[in-house]
Amino acid sequence: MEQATKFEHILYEVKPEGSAWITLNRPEALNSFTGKMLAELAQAFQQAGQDAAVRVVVITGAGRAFCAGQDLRANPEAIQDLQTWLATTYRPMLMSLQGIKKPTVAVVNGVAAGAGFSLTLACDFRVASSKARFIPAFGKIALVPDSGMSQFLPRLIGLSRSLELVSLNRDLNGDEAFAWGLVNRVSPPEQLQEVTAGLVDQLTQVSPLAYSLTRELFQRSPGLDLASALILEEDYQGRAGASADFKEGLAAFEEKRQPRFSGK
Ligand code: LHQ
Repeated sequence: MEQATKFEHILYEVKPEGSAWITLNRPEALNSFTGKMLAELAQAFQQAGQDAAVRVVVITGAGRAFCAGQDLRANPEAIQDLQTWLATTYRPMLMSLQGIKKPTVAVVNGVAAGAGFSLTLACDFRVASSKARFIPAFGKIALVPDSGMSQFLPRLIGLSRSLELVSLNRDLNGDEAFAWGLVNRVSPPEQLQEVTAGLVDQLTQVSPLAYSLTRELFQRSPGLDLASALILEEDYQGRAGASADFKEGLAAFEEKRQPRFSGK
């Protein structure tokens, strides 16, 4: 039985194989963000993070778009005081997403613009339709990247390409985004669900503890010198090595079978 929780601007559904699907659901405005949607996303991310039945979190858009960024009409206060708006709506949403200690996947079914593009970057994986469009949008309206883009984009594609993309407001389709290293998988639109299902299936089987520790190591390593990075690895490996999942991994190796990781 699939479980659905009621929200107004998003859909939330937990599928039996252990994935939570969060769908931005304002297709008439290309799923652009409202204050309500951002608050609902923050709540949904927290819920998915805490639900033991959820092993992977998938975020996508209803209709032809992923997300056109901030709704430029719905919340006048967003345009009047951008700093306060970002701090009170986007930051809680992104920190809630960051708090999910499980794989997160953006399924980019169509256009991802502005903060919608940023949201795809804040996920661990991106699966794109070849018809998707990645549009920074910020440069076109004389804004700077926000919602985490300044953190994620240069790490993925480097400084010079990030500056080119944002400042010239280059528009990349799914195939170009794949060539630039922005997305993990690209597929024709009609195979997007199948390609996503393949990745989600693999991700539901990883050890949740090893996964979250690995992600933390990668996130923290850029600020560390080698000695500090080695010390952090030793600490985290000590924790991973004390887990029931490590025992299960060893047993599966001896018994020549696939491991079944529980996250303990
Ligand atoms: C929209 C939107 C939209 C409302 C399409 N809002 N209705 C943070 C904090 C505070 C303030 C500012 O921003 C931020 C971060 C950001 O996200 S800044 C970036 C904001 N987003 C944009 O500038 C993108 C604006 N949209 C577009 O450039 C185009 O719509 C794209 C390229 C996304 C899609 O183009 P098309 O496929 O040609 O679709 P369309 O333009 O015909 O849009 C379809 C409808 O969706 C249309 O409504 P209508 O009633 O005329 O059919 C648009 O008005 C509406 N829509 N984006 N952000």
